[in-house]
Amino acid sequence: MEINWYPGHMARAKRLLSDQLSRVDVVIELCDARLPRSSRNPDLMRLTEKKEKVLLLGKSDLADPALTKQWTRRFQQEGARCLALDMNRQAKAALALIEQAARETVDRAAQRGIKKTVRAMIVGVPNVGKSTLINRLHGGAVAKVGDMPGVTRANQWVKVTPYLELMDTPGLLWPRLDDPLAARRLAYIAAIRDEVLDTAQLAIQLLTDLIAAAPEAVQARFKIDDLSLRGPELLDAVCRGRGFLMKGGVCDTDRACRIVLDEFRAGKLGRITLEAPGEENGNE
Ligand SMILES: Nc1nc2c(ncn2[C@@H]2O[C@H](COP(=O)(O)OP(=O)(O)O)[C@@H](O)[C@H]2O)c(=O)[nH]1
Ligand SMILES: [Mg+2]
Repeated sequence: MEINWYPGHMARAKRLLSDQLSRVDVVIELCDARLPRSSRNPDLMRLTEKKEKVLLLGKSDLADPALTKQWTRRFQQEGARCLALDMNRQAKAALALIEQAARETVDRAAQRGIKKTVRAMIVGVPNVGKSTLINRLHGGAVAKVGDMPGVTRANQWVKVTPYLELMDTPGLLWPRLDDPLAARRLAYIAAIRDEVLDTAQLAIQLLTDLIAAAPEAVQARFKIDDLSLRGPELLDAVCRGRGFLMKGGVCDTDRACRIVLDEFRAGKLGRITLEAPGEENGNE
């Protein structure tokens, strides 16, 4: 499993991905609609220069619909074939875009009298929904789905339509650890494992970012009355608000941390997107 992204892991992931990419006609890049900038990886652009591409913004059911519209428009203006979707309900909508991306390859082969089967693969950072997309396109369970990043098997091809085959192992893209803001946001959506981070610090930062992005939702969900609080006091406020108190009225901050992260990830605060196109450095 690619977990900590030590240099060795990173080099192995890069080699594996270039090898996988060399065997496909179409690359389906999947990012998270709540983080359309940070959950992409600029390295992919370089690795896929000569490929036909599709860009999908997954988990759109968890993202702010207005911002999702802005992001898809922005990517389309940049020339991307782009679509935002809730993978559990709308995955098949991606087929039309994949077909578009493959058309030229298919037509060129047809001119030479060949009926071409297009091969595609899905790439993305951990936890964006790659396995879910494979399973939904295929119509049955193929790829392992779970919250843990990584899991690689021998490559096989899954027939999705009579002319389209999908690599059954998604391409694992390394998260952007060079950019601290992006890395932090990737941790919010569990694209980087909690174990390698200071959970309390992460929960405090998430709360702070959520107060900026959706103050009413934070107030309603975590029962924090004073939104000017910062640092560890935010966690104490969650403990008091939600009644996470131990013997003697001591705050159970571990529980508050878990709840803050889990409930944001599950969309319990409503549909929140943490970055907008245009603000290049996010909301800091
Ligand atoms: N709400 C929501 N959850 C999704 C969506 N796509 C995937 N998930 C969930 O996200 C988690 C990670 O998905 P998975 O396919 O394993 O991601 P992978 O690591 O990229 O292969 C799982 O719990 C999925 O059920 C989506 O569009 N909306
Ligand atoms: Mg997976």
